[in-house]
Amino acid sequence: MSPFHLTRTLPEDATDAALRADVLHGLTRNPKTLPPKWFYDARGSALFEQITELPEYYPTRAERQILIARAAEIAEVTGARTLVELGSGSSDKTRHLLDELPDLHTYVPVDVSESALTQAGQALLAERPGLNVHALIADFTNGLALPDTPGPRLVAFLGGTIGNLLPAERAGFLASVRSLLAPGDALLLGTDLVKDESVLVAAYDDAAGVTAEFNKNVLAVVNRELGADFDPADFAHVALWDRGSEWIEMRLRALQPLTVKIPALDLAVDFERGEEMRTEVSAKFRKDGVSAELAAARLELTRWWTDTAGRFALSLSVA
Ligand code: AVJ
Repeated sequence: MSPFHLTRTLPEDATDAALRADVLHGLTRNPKTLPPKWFYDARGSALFEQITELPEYYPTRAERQILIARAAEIAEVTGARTLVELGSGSSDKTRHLLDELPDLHTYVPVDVSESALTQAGQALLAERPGLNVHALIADFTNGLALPDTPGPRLVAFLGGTIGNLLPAERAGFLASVRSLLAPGDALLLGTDLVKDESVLVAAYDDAAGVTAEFNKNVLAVVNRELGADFDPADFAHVALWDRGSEWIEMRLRALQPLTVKIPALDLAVDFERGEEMRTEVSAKFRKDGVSAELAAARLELTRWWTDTAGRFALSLSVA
């Protein structure tokens, strides 16, 4: 039997139906919104990889530094035999963890992108021939069924992606993760931390303009998938710090009055000059807040590690 399994828990057309529902809902309300998960087609994923290498975008490097420093400790504390990674993408940073988990039996990458899962899975198998990889095509925000693999389980959600969920969505997400954990299992969570506004804004509005391209890519996705006629040049990239909510917001600002047609939804959407559409929130955290959100989901924070500059945190919590 091949050590690589791929299970689809999403129907082939689920993505299309979810995009239609999100676009219809988001563009017919005031203020308009589009959810950040639609950034990540092939081009958007490539742009995000470029973002992670920008001088202003510190989270990826900070998290990698923590993983390298703490992988052995994570292995020792958890004794993980199954590693589940939510939103695994290229599984790039996960290698630091995999390399230090001597008892690991199965790696379960979970992602909506089949191509990312297959590529990452094959690459990992070439490096770790004994490892079982059971990839799941799934939307982890909608509840998950995990394969029956040996415990203890370690569920990893890295990159600070939890910050892209709104507070109520985070509560639901953490509760659903908690329901996957048995006694002795653990959650490894990456969270970007509150810091100086100028550092945060620069990370989301880089000088080279890569984040602006990434932000506008959602318009290209809607054009391709739903036949819309957005012109990305009609919008400006906006990144701002909301100090009350403690999150970065990315928006697209219409540079002139516009009407956009979306044939697949039989919809025409008007934008006023200067109107801003929210495309992402990226919440920044403090230790007390993370601990409280985990506790509300019946998870107990047991370890808190930051990079040397204190910009980003990895936490370990147990059921
Ligand atoms: C997906 C959480 C890693 O919110 O920082 C990067 C996505 N958006 N630049 C983040 C993102 C703009 C990112 N994460």
